[in-house]
Amino acid sequence: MIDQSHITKHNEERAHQHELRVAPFRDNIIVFEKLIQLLRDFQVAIPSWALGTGGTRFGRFSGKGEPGNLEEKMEDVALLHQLNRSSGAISLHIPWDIPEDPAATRALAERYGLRFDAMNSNTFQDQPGQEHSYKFGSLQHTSKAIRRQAINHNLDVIRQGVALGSKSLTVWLSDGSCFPGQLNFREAFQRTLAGLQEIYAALPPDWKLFVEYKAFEPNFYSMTVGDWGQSLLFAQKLGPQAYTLVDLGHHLANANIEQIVALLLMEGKLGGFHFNDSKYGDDDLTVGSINPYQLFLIFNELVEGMDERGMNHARDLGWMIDASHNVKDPLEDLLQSVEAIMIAYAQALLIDQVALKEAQQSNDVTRAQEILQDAFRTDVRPLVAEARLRGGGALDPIALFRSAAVREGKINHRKRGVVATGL
Ligand SMILES: [Mn+2]
Repeated sequence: MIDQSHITKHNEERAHQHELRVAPFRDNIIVFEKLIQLLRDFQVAIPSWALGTGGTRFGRFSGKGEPGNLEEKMEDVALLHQLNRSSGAISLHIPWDIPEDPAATRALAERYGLRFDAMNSNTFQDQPGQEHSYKFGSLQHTSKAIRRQAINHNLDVIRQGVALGSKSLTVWLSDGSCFPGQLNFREAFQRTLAGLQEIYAALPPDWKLFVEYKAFEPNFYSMTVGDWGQSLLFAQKLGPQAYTLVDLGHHLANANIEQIVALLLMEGKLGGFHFNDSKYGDDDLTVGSINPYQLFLIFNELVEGMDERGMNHARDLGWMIDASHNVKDPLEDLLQSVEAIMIAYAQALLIDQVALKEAQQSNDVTRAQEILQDAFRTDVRPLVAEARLRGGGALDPIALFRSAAVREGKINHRKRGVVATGL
């Protein structure tokens, strides 16, 4: 962790410049204070697998000072949260991060001011010592024994989550087929549904089940939960505790994700988000690095749709990053991702929704675009920085991460040659 006096000094050096930049937003102090509070409340969960340097199927170039166990991963998330005050949750992946002593893990999280967001199960890889293989799928599998193994794994993940105080389970299945004729689509769906029903029945009453979809990869002909329609179908058949989870990188090129979000929200079936960015497929690039306008348009639908339903922006959906980066320091990358999310959220909050509705009513297309782009082209970084400052975070997290030589410190005190578990 960084000594708090470092952060204070860092902020003092930048205080004057920051005040000049944030001053114009203070014109309407009531609106300003409301915006700052919404930004302060908004927390984005960090996935435990994003703290090491990710790889591709061609290779992996591990960084130095990677976390070697769950405790070190939590230490990294705590550091992010200390810098930006918006990363107060961690999302665990089982079996990459099995807590050996859940009570101790939970106590450590409390000390760091972190909570456990959604638990993630894994039936897309075979683990050492595992009885049956998932080569031909898990919940969709033609073998009852393999389906049983996959269901039991999910039940186990729920139990582990309960011990940590988590409130949701994300199920992403790699199930599908690579070649025409390999799979009976209807039967694969029905077997998957039966498995999900058993998992759903084991949920504690205050838990949510997120059904995550993905258009392709690792299967390249069909995916059994391949798009939002299929996910919604599962969620509707499962019941009120089941929701669709949208991962921004899991669509076919040019999909209108903002429209998907709007309709899922309308149906009360949007459960949560996996943020990342992409150019070609499931690239898992830094949020906002390729298409920040799309992110803003998605947040427009989120804010408008949540307000329409009287939802709490911070609490009523699950917000999480899902990324895996090859060439950046993972902590710098995550700081950039969280910042991009906060910026898109802040810009969406600035949209004049009344004027936009009027423009839509009167088919004033030009005006509608002007209203959206007025908000998008506003530099809201001072607002996001002010929210961080009020929470005790750093005005410029990446600058402080570098000047305090955080990574160098981790390289010195962590075991050499460690490769963090993850993708
Ligand atoms: Mn995901």
